[in-house]
Amino acid sequence: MATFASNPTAPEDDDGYRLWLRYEPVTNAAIKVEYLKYASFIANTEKGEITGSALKELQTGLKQLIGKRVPAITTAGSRTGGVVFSLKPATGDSAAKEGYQIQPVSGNIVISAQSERGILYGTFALLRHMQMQQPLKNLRISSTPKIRYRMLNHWDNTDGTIERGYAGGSIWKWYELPERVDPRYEDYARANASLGINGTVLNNVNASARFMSQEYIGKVAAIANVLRKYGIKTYLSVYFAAPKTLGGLAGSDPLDPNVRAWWADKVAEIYKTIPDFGGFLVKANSEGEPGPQDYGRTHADGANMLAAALKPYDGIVVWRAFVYKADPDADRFKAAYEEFVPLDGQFDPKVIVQVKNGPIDFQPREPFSPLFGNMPKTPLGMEFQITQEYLGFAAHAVYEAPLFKECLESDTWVNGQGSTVAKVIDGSLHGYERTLIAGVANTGSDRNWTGHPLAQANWYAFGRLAWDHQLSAEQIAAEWTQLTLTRQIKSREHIVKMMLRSREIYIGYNTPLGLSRPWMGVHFAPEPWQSRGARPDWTATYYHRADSAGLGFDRTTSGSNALSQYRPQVQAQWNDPDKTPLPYLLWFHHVSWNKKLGSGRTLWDELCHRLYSGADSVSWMQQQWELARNDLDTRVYADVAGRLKVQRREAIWWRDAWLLYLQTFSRQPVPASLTPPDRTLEEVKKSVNIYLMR
Ligand code: GCV
Repeated sequence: MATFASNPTAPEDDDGYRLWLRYEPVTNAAIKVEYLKYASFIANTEKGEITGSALKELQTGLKQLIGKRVPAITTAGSRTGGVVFSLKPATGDSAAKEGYQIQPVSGNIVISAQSERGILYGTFALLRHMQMQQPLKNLRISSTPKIRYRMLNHWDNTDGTIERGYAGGSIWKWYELPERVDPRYEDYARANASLGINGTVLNNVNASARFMSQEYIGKVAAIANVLRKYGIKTYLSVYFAAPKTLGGLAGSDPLDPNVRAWWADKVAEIYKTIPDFGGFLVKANSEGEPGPQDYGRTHADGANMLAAALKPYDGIVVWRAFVYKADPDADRFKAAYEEFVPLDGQFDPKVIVQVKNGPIDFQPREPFSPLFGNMPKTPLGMEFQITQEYLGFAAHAVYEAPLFKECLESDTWVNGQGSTVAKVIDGSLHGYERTLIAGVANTGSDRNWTGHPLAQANWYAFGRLAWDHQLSAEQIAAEWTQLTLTRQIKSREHIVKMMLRSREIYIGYNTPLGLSRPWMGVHFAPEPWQSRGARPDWTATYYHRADSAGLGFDRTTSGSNALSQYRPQVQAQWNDPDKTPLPYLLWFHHVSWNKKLGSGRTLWDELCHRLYSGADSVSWMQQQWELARNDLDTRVYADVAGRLKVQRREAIWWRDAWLLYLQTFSRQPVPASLTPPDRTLEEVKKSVNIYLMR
């Protein structure tokens, strides 16, 4: 299929390709009559590529929504009954320039903005409104993004695989670029633009130097040519040692003039081919990747060297703070703070430091990273993971907006109460000029883009929150469900209810009470017993610290004291085991098995109850899905129903693995109200080993 605009799939046989841009015919007769009143023309005075995309999208959308091909004209003049694009002189800051207003004016619907991008975003907003069959009368939308750089990060490799990708291979076909440009790139751009995403890093942060070669720059340019039409800038992850491995220099020391000249030339070469190139994303001195520390230099030295090379251009450097050393006595929780906070104030203004939401690694629930708020002189960007590395791959339904919101709304207290993480990254707390939010993409070559049909909602939610972090998880779920799955209210309610509870259910059977599981291996199967690895913090036992006395990682003053990296008010929430909210308990405390918790149960009993209730609740999710069945496309229904069965089976697997393993320490029976697992620990281990076998 070329594009979903030119060849839409039939509604009764939806393969998920069209995502939330289905433009199903309007069924409300009165609404359709109203829409037709504004369908005499689309006036677009601009000749730009981006407004051209907006025009094309609106024509496609209206054709499908109301069955009319609406002609394009250049100026409305005194005509009424159409949609008018109105580009105004730019006055505001970069984010304001991307905002838009939509309102009825003198018999037309006017989309006004200060940039072509604004017109495009306004057009998608209007189409969203119409897909939801909302009236146009009294329509007044005014919206401005709160964050300037809203990006996807792809962890896609040159060989077509995706690190932590669960929806097929990469959509980027390096072997056939630049000559053949897959039409799918345009649909990818449309989907992102519909959410306001304005940047994409095409390749894995564990980067190949190949992307800096002339050959690959040409391939990247071919993709950039498509994305540009939708207001999306193209970025690349860089391999820090490229001057040596690709350029043949003796080393890649960021203070070496030859190395600096190599990067300056390389950047000039890139901009010659891709004039609006976005810049670089860098993973350095992390998990074996090269970096400035290989030459005794700091992260700031490395980032500033690239910033200097980018100086003549608009591009930026996004430098990741995901670092941790192989120190058996250290707490990985503290590593990023320890390395980065002392560098505050030393970064070039073109650098943004990109921080994962939590201090460890995209766990189902983490406390917010203590870096947020603690680098007031350095713009800090947010890195969320949309792909479900620790959230059940493409088999488990986990709606991530509550996870994103939980982090964004956390209070750092750095400038008193209300200093939320959201205010750090949107720049309002420390006045950053450059603000950024990035999501590690969950897209792949699967026909429906994300493998699990419900995982599309995570891409959608990331994009919507990147634009406006004040939207609620519920509002976004309701919107997505209506656009993507069904307009029927009752069924929508069942699905939204299920989505909103899905993360807590997953945590229940996967990492209850603040357990985490960033151990090595496939990140798929339960392996809480894994105690040997290349380094201590690549084992499971390092994190949960189960022993005969209890469970959990003591991060108070009697332990690693990681809590000291937070403000006193935050410490006060978490430093007393009797007051720590149960979802965070084992993140900060080693708790004895028989300790009575706030719930009235002992730790052991509470753990068992949560593991069981999590696994059992997957059946509740299945019921909700079943209740919506009649209003769902048959293919999508069956796909999700099948995946929910897998989820149910694997939820019990996780439950049994944790329970039987931890029981060897607690030495206590499963509470009488619960039916004990019908297998032994050895049997569970065997079933896991199958996934580790070659
Ligand atoms: C891209 C985790 C993942 C890695 C990933 C890394 C990172 O460790 O398991 O696959 O590498 O995070 O974010 O750099």
